[in-house]
Amino acid sequence: LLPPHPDPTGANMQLRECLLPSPLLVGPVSVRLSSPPSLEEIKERNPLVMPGGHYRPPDCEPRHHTAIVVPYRNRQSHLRALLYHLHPFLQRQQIHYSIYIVHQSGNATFNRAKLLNVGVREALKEDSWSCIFLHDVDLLPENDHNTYTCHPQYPTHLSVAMDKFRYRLPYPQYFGGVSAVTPDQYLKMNGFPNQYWGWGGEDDDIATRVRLSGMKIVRPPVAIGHYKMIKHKGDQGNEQNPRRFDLLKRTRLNWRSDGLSSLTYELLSKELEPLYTNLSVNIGEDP
Ligand code: UD2
Ligand code: MN
Repeated sequence: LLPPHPDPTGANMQLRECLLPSPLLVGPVSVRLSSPPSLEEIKERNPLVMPGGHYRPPDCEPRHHTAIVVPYRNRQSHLRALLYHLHPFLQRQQIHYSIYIVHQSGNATFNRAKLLNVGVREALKEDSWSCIFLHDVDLLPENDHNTYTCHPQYPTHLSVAMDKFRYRLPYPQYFGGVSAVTPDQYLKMNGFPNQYWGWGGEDDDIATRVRLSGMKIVRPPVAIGHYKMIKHKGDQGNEQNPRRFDLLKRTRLNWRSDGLSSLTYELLSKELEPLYTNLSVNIGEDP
């Protein structure tokens, strides 16, 4: 034990906990969708963001530690729009956070849920995050009262009101877009399925896992969970998955064996870019 010593510079002074709610919140924000600025400009606008897209509020001790995981391939302009928008948004919430872009390398069929599993595992190797966000690259939150934090017991679905669904929940079990889990919740549901190659179904499988593992989905009020989705066509390499209906019939049988417990991949590189951590992964292909 070290004896107490005076600290004339104040360098070791403990910061006070951040206030709740954050005094920096502004509520509804208008979202700029077309021609997002360059990465260089976004970096200049966010001088406190550290390499890897890491941030910690400078004047108070954050109450929340959130990793943002984004499944990704070939969506450069969407990524710039997301970073432009999300960095200031999260800073206003006074959260300690990092942004992880999980890039599926190669041209095999896209697999969103498996990329999310990879992102969660890699993020938790770096830091003891209290909350992990699973975030489509093309969704921009429109109200900063929609806080990027977790419910202590249950997984959260955040994107409850999107412009493309006329700002309503499309169906009660809907879990697509932006969601969040604590590490405990994630373990409890054995993560996400690895078997959904191509577009669709994986979000419904995840919602079913939440229920089968004894949890439920919680949501922010519709007035707050507003998002804009950047308009886009279907991507090459992410065609509709014709097997999704068959797979969804078997979630109850498969969720304990397929998921975090069966996850394998090869991490090809991890780069600390100025505004995000880039994880390039080989996740294999549809057998
Ligand atoms: C819906 C869901 C999404 C997911 C998907 C079905 C909403 C708002 N979102 O999105 O969460 O369940 O249906 O799989 O309802 N991506 C790439 N590159 C690609 C393909 C996909 O980066 O080539 C990523 C990207 O983060 C994208 C996400 O995967 O936002 C979902 O793909 P999408 O945007 O094409 O699908 P969408 O809009 O129908
Ligand atoms: Mn989309």
